[in-house]
Amino acid sequence: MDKMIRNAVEGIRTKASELGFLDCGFSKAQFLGEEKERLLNWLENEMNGEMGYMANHLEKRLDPRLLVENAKSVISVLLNYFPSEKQTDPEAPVLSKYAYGTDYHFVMKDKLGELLRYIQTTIASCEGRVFVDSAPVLDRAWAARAGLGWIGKNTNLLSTEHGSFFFIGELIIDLELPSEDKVVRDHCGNCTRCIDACPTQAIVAPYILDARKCISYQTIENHGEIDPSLKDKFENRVFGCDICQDVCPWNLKSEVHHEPAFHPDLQLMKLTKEEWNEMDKPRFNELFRNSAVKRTRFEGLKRNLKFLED
Ligand code: B12
Ligand code: SF4
Ligand code: SF4
Repeated sequence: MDKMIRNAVEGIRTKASELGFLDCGFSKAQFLGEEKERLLNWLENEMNGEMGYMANHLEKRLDPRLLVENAKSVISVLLNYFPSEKQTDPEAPVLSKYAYGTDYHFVMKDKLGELLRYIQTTIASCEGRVFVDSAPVLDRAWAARAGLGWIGKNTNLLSTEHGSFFFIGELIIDLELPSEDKVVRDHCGNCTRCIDACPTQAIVAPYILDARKCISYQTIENHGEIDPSLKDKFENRVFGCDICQDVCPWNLKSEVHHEPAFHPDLQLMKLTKEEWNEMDKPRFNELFRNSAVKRTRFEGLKRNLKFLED
């Protein structure tokens, strides 16, 4: 590799690590041929449920060059959110770990914006866009192509070093960077722990998740009534679900994050079951001010709590 390019790549990696990203990798901005069939299959089987947006802009979702003019490279990054804090009441409705602190969209966007400015000011003048689950982009597919991990049977991106409790973001830029040759091989092997542990059998086959059966979908993305056939199967999950990640052997060595914005309000961690159930709107707004939990709104959270109780 040309020395100048090698320095540029090293510079981006160093900056990404200074910004607190766990890892960073590069891939060529191109059409996602293999993923197309899988995505279409998933949609044809209506596994997206009411997430109609997953069926929109399919061409763009499969080709970053349609999102960013003249796109040449995708820079994927991972941001750890594995918390040290735990909910104190064992009876309290369980909140998924990704929603403990400030909404990751804000945190990731700021950091990626800085990474883009760094590239523009110290490497080469270029144009690009920051993506944090904010546009039709297949985050996990790009991270896998960048050599940051493999897509596991629970459909999460996993890494042997970092497990899977991280968010994925990317920069799509018009600067040509060398893409990674290292594709991380699948380390799931014969393991089926995630499939066996899923209380709603949402992982209908290895690597295929039917969102309609997933607690995460039902408690966050579904705006209507929770599917009554899933009654008594939520294992006390009130917003999101981590079960298929908690049981994954690659998460045994998850290291705690160092991102101040992801630290939870300790009042939230201490909420008792009764306090959750008695929560009113002002309390909801106070506890979840900048949180991802806002997505389900107060009414959604109440619906979820009721589903666990009745
Ligand atoms: C829609 C969505 C959901 C839906 C559907 C999930 C799903 N598996 O598709 C619901 C609401 C259920 C959901 C839940 C969660 N989500 Co979500 N979600 C998304 C979103 C917006 C799109 C995902 C998508 O494209 N799905 C469509 C299907 C077809 O894609 P896919 O499952 O990735 O399918 C690929 C592979 O499975 C693979 N594949 C299919 N068949 C086969 C076969 C083989 C052999 C192989 C190797 C691969 C393979 O190819 C497919 C195409 O690339 C992304 C953000 C984004 N823009 O990418 C976040 C994202 C995937 N979610 C994320 C998170 C954190 C979660 C939760 C953990 C949140 C929680 N605690 O509740 C759960 C995890 C549930 C789970 N087991 O996946 C993170 C995942 C980070 C990671 N380490 O992987 C993402 C990337 C957001 C982010 N930017 O960080 N999510
Ligand atoms: S997030 Fe929960 S419900 Fe969804 S697939 Fe994983 S274990 Fe099953
Ligand atoms: S639990 Fe086992 S099968 Fe599931 S993602 Fe982890 S290693 Fe793969």
